[in-house]
Amino acid sequence: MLRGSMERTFAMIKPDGVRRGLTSEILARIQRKGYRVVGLKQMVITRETAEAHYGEHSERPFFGELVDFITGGPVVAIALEGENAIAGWRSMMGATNPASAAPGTIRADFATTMGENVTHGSDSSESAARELGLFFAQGELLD
Ligand code: 3AN
Repeated sequence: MLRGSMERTFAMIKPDGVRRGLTSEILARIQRKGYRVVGLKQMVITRETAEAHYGEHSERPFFGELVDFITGGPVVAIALEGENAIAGWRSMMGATNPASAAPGTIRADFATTMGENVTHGSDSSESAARELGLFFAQGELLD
């Protein structure tokens, strides 16, 4: 069998997704895909964590709105493991703008706006390591 690299990535169901009751649907998609959930918790993100998480967007005009949104209700933080999980999870989510997300992706199926687009996924192995460290302590993840 041809295998890619085994990766861990950080996925999040944002407050809009949790509020709308999409948690089990999204976890089901992740598990049907074949990824292993090695960390899982529902939590409210502090402003400090949100600002660190979205640090790369701090100069963008929508930054304040983004931090208000992401701290405005519980999220579900997920650590995923699987072959090429970083790009694979991004592809399951679809494009940032739901209007251009491919049919069958989470954002195409469940979202209409760029600000409230249901899920997050790390965009590189560096972001994955940083974001997993921000949201999970070592002992919270399965081996
Ligand atoms: P992705 O979540 O697809 O990695 P990023 O990293 O470009 O997208 O943006 C992070 C988050 O910032 C997005 N998920 C979205 O909620 C928000 N965002 C990005 N661009 C805009 C925008 N033009 N207006 C409002 N919110 C935005």
